[in-house]
Formats: sequence, structure tokens, C-alpha cells
Amino acid sequence: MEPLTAGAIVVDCLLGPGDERSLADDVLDGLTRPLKELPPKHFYDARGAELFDQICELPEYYPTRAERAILLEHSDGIVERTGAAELVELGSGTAAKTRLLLHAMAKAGHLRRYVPLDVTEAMVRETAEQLVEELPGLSVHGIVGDFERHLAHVPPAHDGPRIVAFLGGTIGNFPPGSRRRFLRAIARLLRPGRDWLLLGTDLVKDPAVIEAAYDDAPGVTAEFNRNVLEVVNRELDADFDVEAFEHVAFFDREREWIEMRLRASRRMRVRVGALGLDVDFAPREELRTEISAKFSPERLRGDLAAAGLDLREVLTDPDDLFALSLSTPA
Ligand code: AVJ
Repeated sequence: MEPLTAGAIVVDCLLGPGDERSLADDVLDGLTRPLKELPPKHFYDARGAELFDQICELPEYYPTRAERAILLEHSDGIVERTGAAELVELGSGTAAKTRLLLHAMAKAGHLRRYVPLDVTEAMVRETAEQLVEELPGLSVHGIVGDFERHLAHVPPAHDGPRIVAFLGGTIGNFPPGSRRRFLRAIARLLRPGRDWLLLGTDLVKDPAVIEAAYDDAPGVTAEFNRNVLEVVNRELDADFDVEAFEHVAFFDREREWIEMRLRASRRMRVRVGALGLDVDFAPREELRTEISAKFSPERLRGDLAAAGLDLREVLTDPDDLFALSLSTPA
């Protein structure tokens, strides 16, 4: 952990060269199961992040636009309601959306600190530099890390109220049990009576709308999905024939989540060199690469309650596609 200071910026790096470990463990775990699975966090190498940015621009992919619309409409209200002086953001990326909140906090006169946590060091640093220039008086304490492992490294809150933001609907990537466990870990960053969780969740809606968002006409999501195999090829010396896998996305109505899978077009044996592992695929066998849960008000309230959080306010876009909610420790 090497804190480097430049003006009002501090960045802690918690990721080291040994961090392919989690990919190796996940591949060993996930590809030796009867229902093969890889966790979605491995989508986001440089190419994957670029493809995800393209997804966000697609007409079919509504969540990013809907969430931005909510923030455009309600940032001032959120700042007023919470009195926030500090914003912690888990998975900050380019901070495109949080910028709206930071500006609202500055306008209200109580912006002190932004704490972005992201796996991409360049992203954390560039965003930090831009923001301190844009917002005089702001200090940034960036954390280069994995929000599933490094929440404890979020610095203690300043005097003023803090918002912890987890946007984009990424909470939906967790299966139900770990979702509640992760929310509980977030709740530990919040002081009762002062701090707030700002959570972005995609809402349950017509399955056709959801499925189109995860299976766009130009095939960007299909490429994003297959890219995880490129990551495994590169990082673990594997020999997936990436083009031999077909993109599958379907809404599971019972579980109320969308699943992305990769379907083997033929029988295959894949060598994962770094693990000394051979993985066999039957023709049409599927590998699950992502679940993305969609929320009803009951699911949202229930998950938050299970994590010791009280749902205080739900904000939606005009088409009720997406929700931003504010919760406090119970
Ligand atoms: C970034 C996790 C919110 O689940 O909608 C986009 C990722 N997957 N298209 C989502 C994603 C397919 C996205 N999150």
C-alpha cells in the first residue's frame, strides 16, 4: 500500500501483480462444475471496459441513460436530503454520473472529499486529477482495488455526512445470498444517523425490453460476453476458440434476473495452461457468465432490510426503468 500524494489527491493501491489469483481460483472453481460458470468481474480488462462503454451508448441498453436522467433530475434533492460532505463510490469508473452529484454538493457548499474505488488505476488517477481541477477545495482519496475484497480500506468518514454510492445496477450481479452479504459489508461503512447508501438498481419490467438490452442488434454485448474468454486465454494461457461460442441472454422470470451465457457450438476440449487443466464442453453446453438481477420494490426493501438498512427514498426515471434509492443504517 503506497500512498502517493499530488496536491489534494491521495491514491492507495491495493492490487499487486499477484492478483490474477482470483481469476485462477474462479476459473478452477467455475469450469470444473457441472453447470459451468465464470463471475462477471473478469469481463473488465481494457477491451472489456471499452466494450462496456459502447454498450452504454446503445439504444437498447437503457440502464445508463435512465440512471443519468434520475441524477440530472434529483442530484440537488439527494444532496439536500443527505447533507453529504463526502462521496464514496464503489466501482467509480469514469465517474461520469457521480460528477453530477459532486457538482450538486459543491453548489450546496458542503463538498469535502470524494473516495473513488476502482480496479483500474489509470481511471482512478485521471478522474481524481480532473475532479480536483473542476471542483476547487475538493480532496480525493482514491483506492485502486476490488470492492468485493477491499471495502475495509475505505478511510474513516470525515465529520460531515457521507454517501456511499453503488451505481449502475451492479448490485444485480451478485446472487441473492452474497448480495445481502455485500450490502451488509457496505452498511458497515455507514454511521447510523448520519450516513447514506445511494444504490442503483434496474427494475423488473417487460422481459423483451430487458432481453434486448442484453442482446443488442449490432452484437456489442455478444462481443463483450465473449471477451471474458480472451481474458482467460491471455491471463491463464488458455486456448478457448472464442468464435466457437455463441452469446445467449435470457430473462429468468422466476428468479427475476437476466442471465448471459456462452454456448459451445461444438464439442471442445479447452486447455488452461496455467492451471494444468483440461475443460471439456459438450455440443451446445453453456457457460454462465453473468446474472443481472432486476428489482421489484419488495426485493429492494427485503435485501436492504436483510443488510440492516432502512429504505428511505426511491427515485425513478419517467419511464420507471431504473431506480436510485437512499437508505440509512437501521
Ligand atoms: C455494469 C453490471 C451493471 O449488469 O447491466 C451490461 C453489465 N452486462 N451488459 C449490467 C452488463 C451486459 C452491467 N453492469
